[in-house]
Amino acid sequence: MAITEEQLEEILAKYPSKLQKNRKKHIVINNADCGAQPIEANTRTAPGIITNRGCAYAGCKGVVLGPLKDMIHITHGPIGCAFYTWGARRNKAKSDDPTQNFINYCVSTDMQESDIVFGGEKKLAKVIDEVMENFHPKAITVSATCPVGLIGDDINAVAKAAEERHGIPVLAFSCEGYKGVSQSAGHHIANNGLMDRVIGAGDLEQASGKYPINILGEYNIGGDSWEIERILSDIGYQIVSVMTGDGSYEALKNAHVAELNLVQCHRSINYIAEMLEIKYGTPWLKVNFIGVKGTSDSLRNMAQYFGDPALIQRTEEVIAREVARIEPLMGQYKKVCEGKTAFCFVGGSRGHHYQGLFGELGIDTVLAGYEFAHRDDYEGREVIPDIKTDADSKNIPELHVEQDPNRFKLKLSPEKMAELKAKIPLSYYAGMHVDMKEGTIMVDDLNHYETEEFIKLLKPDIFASGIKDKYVVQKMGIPAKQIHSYDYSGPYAGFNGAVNFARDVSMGFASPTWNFIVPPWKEEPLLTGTVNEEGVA
Ligand code: CFM
Repeated sequence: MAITEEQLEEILAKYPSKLQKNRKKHIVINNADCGAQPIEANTRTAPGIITNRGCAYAGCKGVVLGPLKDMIHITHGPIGCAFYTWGARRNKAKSDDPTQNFINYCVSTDMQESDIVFGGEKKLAKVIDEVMENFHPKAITVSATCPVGLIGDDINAVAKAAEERHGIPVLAFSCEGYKGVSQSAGHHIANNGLMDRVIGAGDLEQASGKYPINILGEYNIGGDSWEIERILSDIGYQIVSVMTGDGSYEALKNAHVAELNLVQCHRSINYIAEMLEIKYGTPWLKVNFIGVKGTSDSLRNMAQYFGDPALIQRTEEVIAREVARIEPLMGQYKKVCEGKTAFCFVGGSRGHHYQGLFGELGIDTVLAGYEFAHRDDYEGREVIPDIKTDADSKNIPELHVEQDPNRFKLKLSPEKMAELKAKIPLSYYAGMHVDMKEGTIMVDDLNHYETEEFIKLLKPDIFASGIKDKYVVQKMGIPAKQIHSYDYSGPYAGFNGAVNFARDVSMGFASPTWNFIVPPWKEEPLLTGTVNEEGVA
């Protein structure tokens, strides 16, 4: 079901006129006749709007750094910031050395009023000492929260002194929550820190196995990267590091030896992908391991990059085997899903990635968007030169990287690179819009008012989003599937993940619950009573 410009105007008409104009720029009805359709993104949410966005600290500590299992990640700030980046994202990790897997810990300086008044640097130094005494990690990160920046604690100086005291890297991240307009700023800050201090710090000059790759922007939510690794190892790839799902400081140090970098989540990690190409000459390939087609296409593109006939053949064998195995299962769920419609609104990648998997189940995505992505995630990387920098984006320092004099190696000749670029998404991401049908709608930073209005208008059969809007949607009688944390399920990536997703979505549709969601007072009065002859109840 499509939406018309008039219907859109009606929804926006409830806003004050300035806000109307603002929000209109963030909403696009896909129309091939219009040519390029610019969308505004990565700008401040209007105050008072109920947005689903997070903060820079969440993007830095919660998203990019947190999954690195052999480091202790210290939150310098009040306890709530630490608590809400502790485990709810379901980024899993396991380790051969359980003494070096700290994924279940939540370490914070727990700033109190007196720390805010008198400064928290001493407390931070003490926490680092305690961490060293109790855990002996290989490295530590310190992430700043809003008050740290406001009171001016110098976390860099504290980290530097701690490095000298303890002889291990202590990385400070100035990712105060208010920096930038969303968690996207925090991704960039974390990318810079990892590139500057961790990647390339190892001694390896060459990978030990065949077809060495890094997987960037894969965070092992609900076990996704374990499923991806299962497939890639079966084909014969050596996975040097995963950034950062079930990842480790130890592996990241030697990420420079890979021959190819895969980029799953472009939004959160394209900075490292680009810097690795400049510094070490390693190209990056956009992949999408969500959905059977997404996974198969990505595997084929990887095989083409290496160009080895044996690898190409093995890739086809694995795809054929896996598809034959899961097809009957998918077919069974497809019967339940066919003909349904979805809203797909997630942070910065999944709003696009899950559309393919929905499509494979016969579900049409009628509305999609990202909380905090940039224009290139909607329109493709070709718009990057046109993106205006504003005060908020200038706030995030760019890390200057150069060719490594010893380790830079062109992995492909310029001719081969040009030839491959014409066939596979090397150093390129086309954005969400190319996959969206005519008349569907893209909404950037969808808010709660618009969520309700678009649901009333388009009546989707399922809403794919997160915890912040899930219950509102369910109370409207629509099944909601969390695509951030996968509720309690997963993995959803790769071949097995596609089956899990199909099962969970089908369960959502098949559940009789939705028929019961009518407020009781609509059907019968909650209080009953009688009036007797004397007028006393
Ligand atoms: Fe990348 Fe992510 Fe996403 Fe993201 Fe996130 Fe996430 Fe996400 Mo939630 S890194 S942009 S900051 S794919 S936590 S694992 S699900 S909003 S769409």
